[in-house]
Amino acid sequence: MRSEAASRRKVVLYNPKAVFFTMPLGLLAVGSHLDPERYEVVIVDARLEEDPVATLLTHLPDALCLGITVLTGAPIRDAIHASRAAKRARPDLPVVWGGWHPSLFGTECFEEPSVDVTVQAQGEETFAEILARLEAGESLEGCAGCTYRARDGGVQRNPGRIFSNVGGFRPHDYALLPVERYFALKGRRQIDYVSSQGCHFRCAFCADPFVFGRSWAGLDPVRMGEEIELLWKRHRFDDVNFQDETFFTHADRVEGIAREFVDRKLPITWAATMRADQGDRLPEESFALCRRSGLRRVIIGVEAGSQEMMDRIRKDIRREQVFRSAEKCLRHGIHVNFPFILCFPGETEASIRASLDTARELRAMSPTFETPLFYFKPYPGTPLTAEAVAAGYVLPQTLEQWADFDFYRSESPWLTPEREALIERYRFYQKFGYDVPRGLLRPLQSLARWRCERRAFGFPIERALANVFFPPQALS
Ligand code: B12
Ligand code: SF4
Repeated sequence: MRSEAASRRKVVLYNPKAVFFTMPLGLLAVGSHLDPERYEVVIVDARLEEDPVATLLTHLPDALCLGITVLTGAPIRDAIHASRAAKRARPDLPVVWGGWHPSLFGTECFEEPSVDVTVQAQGEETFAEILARLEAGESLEGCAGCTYRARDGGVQRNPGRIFSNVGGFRPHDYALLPVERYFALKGRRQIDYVSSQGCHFRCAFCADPFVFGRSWAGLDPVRMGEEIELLWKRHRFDDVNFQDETFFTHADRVEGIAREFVDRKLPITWAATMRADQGDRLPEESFALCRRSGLRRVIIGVEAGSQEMMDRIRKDIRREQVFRSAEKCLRHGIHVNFPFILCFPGETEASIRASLDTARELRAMSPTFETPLFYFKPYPGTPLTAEAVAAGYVLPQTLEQWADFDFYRSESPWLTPEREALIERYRFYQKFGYDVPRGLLRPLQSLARWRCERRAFGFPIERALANVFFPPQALS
């Protein structure tokens, strides 16, 4: 028998700073899949630490490896900072980057000298194999799913790893996370959980098809029922926020999950992503079952208002399906978040107005329907970005430039000041006008609705007043 702590090797995982407090499920996935008899996993989440790098450094002296999860954008800067600090403290320590940015730019990340390995797509098996090879002092030659800096300094890209069914991975071990701290920072007892990976669809603005090759795999409902019940007994959360890309991929799986929650009498609510075509196909009884099991909100990406633009972005949904799903959700008391993306490359004025009008129609159906408006950003790994590049758009070239690629900032070559003014006014008046009627504000809300219907946004006095009384929240 193995003598515990003495033989276990420490693996340190780092989550860069971000402005939301979703649990770091990518790190939880790769950390949980490692054999607990062989490895002690430590997750350092920069969002929870006053001085994240100082905390990180305390764990490094006896570490076998440092793994960092890297999203495109601002997290890159913190990932670089942490990697450099780690290398200064332990020049021999292998630093592995995984997650979305290294999945898209596996080779380019090596511009940063402190990066030794990048992992593409699913990390569970690849990371376990990397660690086994590091322990054995072997090279990473032929280790599927990763790119590495070879001994001669050159960068070697291995073939991709075949997509695995997530049901074959070990359950996520939430004991690796200070769950109560996330609850406190979120301001509610909400657990994040991911029940599937990938997506079968091909939306032209989304990197998922590029990273997972349109594969999808989901956990079995009984396993989920058991895991979530066990987690609930430990942490007494009241809400599960599913972080899946397309939770409602198979109706029978979703029904099974809902039945598990009902049969186990779990006193929880839950929220997940649903495509409009999936909602349209899902029988009324299934909606009712989901509602009974606690479904409180779905996110249905609409993205565009005209069928022409929906087709151009390969959404593969019909406009009618959005409204039919909306009606079903309304009938069953399920809240909906319908995100839109505005100002796609070459998008016409008429197309933008069609999106704003569709957002308004949905918002007008219920104050429980939200219609967040995003500006198109050419996120890497997508056909629309490739088109934009072919038409002359210059993507960031260095890691530093990718770190400045901030989705909160609205400027883009496809956004004129007039368009931005129109969209921002729409954003405000829609949210305010169609919100739950609020006492003395009712006349102003009627005026806001009138403005949206007629697109009459001159003299935005209500907006000025609202900015004084309810200043917009700073995001970063
Ligand atoms: C939660 C979430 C967030 C959280 C981040 C949580 C955190 N870690 O701090 C918040 C809310 C901050 C966020 C913000 C944004 N996000 Co986000 N987000 C997600 C979401 C819904 C879930 C992530 C998750 O937990 N997945 C579950 C885990 C298990 O999967 P995973 O993270 O991919 O991890 C696997 C592999 O990537 C790999 N891996 C991951 N990390 C590591 C580390 C190591 C060492 C190794 C070896 C492997 C490895 O192994 C894991 C297991 O297979 C994903 C969609 C999705 N379902 O993945 C989008 C997603 C990651 N977000 C995306 C985008 C576009 C954004 C935003 C721009 C806004 C938006 N429209 O959502 C912003 C800005 C990000 C930024 N620059 O700051 C894109 C990807 C963008 C990109 N290229 O990085 C995704 C894929 C959604 C999409 N389809 O477009 N997001
Ligand atoms: S946007 Fe959603 S449905 Fe479309 S490819 Fe991406 S994950 Fe799939």
